[in-house]
Amino acid sequence: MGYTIAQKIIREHLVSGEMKVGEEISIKIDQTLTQDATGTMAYLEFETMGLDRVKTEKSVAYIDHNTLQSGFENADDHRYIQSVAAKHGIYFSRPGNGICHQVHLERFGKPGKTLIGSDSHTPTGGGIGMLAMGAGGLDVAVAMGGGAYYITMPKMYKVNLTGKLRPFVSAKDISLEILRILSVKGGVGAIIEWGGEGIKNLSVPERATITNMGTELGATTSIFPSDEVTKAFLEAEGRGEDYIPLQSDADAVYDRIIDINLDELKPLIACPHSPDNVVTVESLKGTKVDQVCIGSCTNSSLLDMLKVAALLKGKTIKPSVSLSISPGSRQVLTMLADCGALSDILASGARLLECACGPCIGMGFSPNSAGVSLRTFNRNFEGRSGTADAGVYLVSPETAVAAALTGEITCPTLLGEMPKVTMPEGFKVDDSAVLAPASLEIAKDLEVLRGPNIKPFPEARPQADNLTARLVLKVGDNITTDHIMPAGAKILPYRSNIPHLSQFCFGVCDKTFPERAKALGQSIVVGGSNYGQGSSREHAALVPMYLGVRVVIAKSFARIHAANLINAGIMPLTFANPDDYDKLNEGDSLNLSDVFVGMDKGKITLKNTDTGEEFILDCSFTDRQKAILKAGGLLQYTKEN
Ligand code: MIC
Ligand code: SF4
Repeated sequence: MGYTIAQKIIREHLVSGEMKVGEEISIKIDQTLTQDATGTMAYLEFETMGLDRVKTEKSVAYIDHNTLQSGFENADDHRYIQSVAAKHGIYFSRPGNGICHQVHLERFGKPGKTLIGSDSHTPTGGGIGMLAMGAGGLDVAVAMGGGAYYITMPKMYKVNLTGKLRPFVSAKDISLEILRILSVKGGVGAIIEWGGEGIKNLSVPERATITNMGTELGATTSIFPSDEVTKAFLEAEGRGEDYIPLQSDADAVYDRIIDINLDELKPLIACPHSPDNVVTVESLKGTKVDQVCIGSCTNSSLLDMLKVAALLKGKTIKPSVSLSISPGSRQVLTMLADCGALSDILASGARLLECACGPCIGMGFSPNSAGVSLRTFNRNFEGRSGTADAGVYLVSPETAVAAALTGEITCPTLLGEMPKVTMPEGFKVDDSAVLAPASLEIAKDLEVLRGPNIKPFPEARPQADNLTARLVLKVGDNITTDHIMPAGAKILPYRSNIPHLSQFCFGVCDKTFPERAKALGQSIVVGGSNYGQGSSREHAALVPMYLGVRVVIAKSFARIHAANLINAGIMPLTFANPDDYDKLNEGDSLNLSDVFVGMDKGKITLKNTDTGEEFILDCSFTDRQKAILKAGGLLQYTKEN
């Protein structure tokens, strides 16, 4: 039996376990990346391991999320990350150099290598044939220290593309189509390989749009073959030597095969508040639009920006619309400026933002009250834009421009003829904003610069064999980490200050949660299916842990969040019978008994001590995970081992 692309990379990196679906495996990690919103915590964790240098082939620290400096906090964190990177052998991408995933694709990604990043959109690297996965900061810290990365061996899905995209239909529409087909939980436990003759017309940045948004499917990662297109991209980046060909074997076996005919694809749009709420753009035509944002790690490549510039050229956006453009990297911005396309964008009335995440994470540019915002981004979760009652829609750059020009949702095919956009043969390479780490000799004496906003890491409690606690909060299906630990310009600066962050925990669901949880001392949260989808932020586990949450019981969990909960010493358990979800209520007093024996058996008994009713909860912890939970989290476990 042949191998899929992902299986080949896993096979080459396997450290422990058997490559059988559902089994725990661990793999060697070649590269890591961090961004600043999760990075400060990841490097604090790395420091506690007491190692001098990272042990990876390449580790890069990016500053791209917390770039609004409305107080000392973000600037202090940037300085901390810069100094810790120099000391420990990590490359540092300066603020303004671009969004981690875009820059990593341009400058560092290599086909056939493994990459984990403390950001859920790390699978962007799959566009270049890497096995790239999002992870919690602590897992990234362990990988930097040379430790293996543990995952459950995923199923393999294949998406076959046939035909060719028509004008005004682009890679983003392919992402939205697969979300329409599979939903935000459809990729859980799977790696999605893209293939078929339709991929030969997709450039690396277009492939990266697709692997980027595979995160919204809940997939472990997504991957394209490394082929002539990949080779041409690497050569254009002056990195031809990084190319290796990589494809699946003809007799590779997939758990599911999905076909998409590109000839038939139409411009699509995801409606509030979920990326899988997908309809055709046509069906919403005429909806008034207040704001349009073009950028983010999904759609900020040079190709995207050149298309946008060509469509805006000589035209003026509607006065009722505010349009922002954030190029994905300094390379993209410089090349736009050099060829004059930037002037076309500015002349249309657009506002140019920094090469950073910006509005995608609510770091500025929040929409007006009840505003309708069309964004080329990947997430439209409630409240994420920074305006609680805004309605965010996800679209392609083409559809975004059509809305900016007409002031309403408009099918881009109505814009006339699609201007021909050609990519330059070579990219302008300038790595001067990536600072190499100090040599070992110099690093010894370097001081790590810490600001007053960095507060000590909260200590997790070891899981007990018997636990009685109240059900503090019950939430529904598809709860995102943006619900659990909101981001945005006002909260993000406190990512290294868990006590301060804790005031905002579950703010989108119930503003009284932090106070109630704290008063209880220890508590249990109940959720529906796909609990913890979305971002990789370990803060969505660390903050509940700080507030005393000991156990989360849900119908099912998203992969990275379940790992983050265990790393934080919180036990994720699932209902053996999903209908039992309906029988639990906020305020119930719940008892978990014989937890340690239950962990071994995979079944733990939960008793409602008010009513006497009993429920069976499932778990499938590996020996390592049991040990982590008993130790009180991964940090403690790592120290002890
Ligand atoms: C996101 O898109 O939600 C983020 C912000 O990039 C997160 C990371 C974070 O919360 O810092 C992610 O995707 O992991
Ligand atoms: Fe940044 Fe948005 Fe991409 Fe997250 S999804 S890395 S916030 S651009």
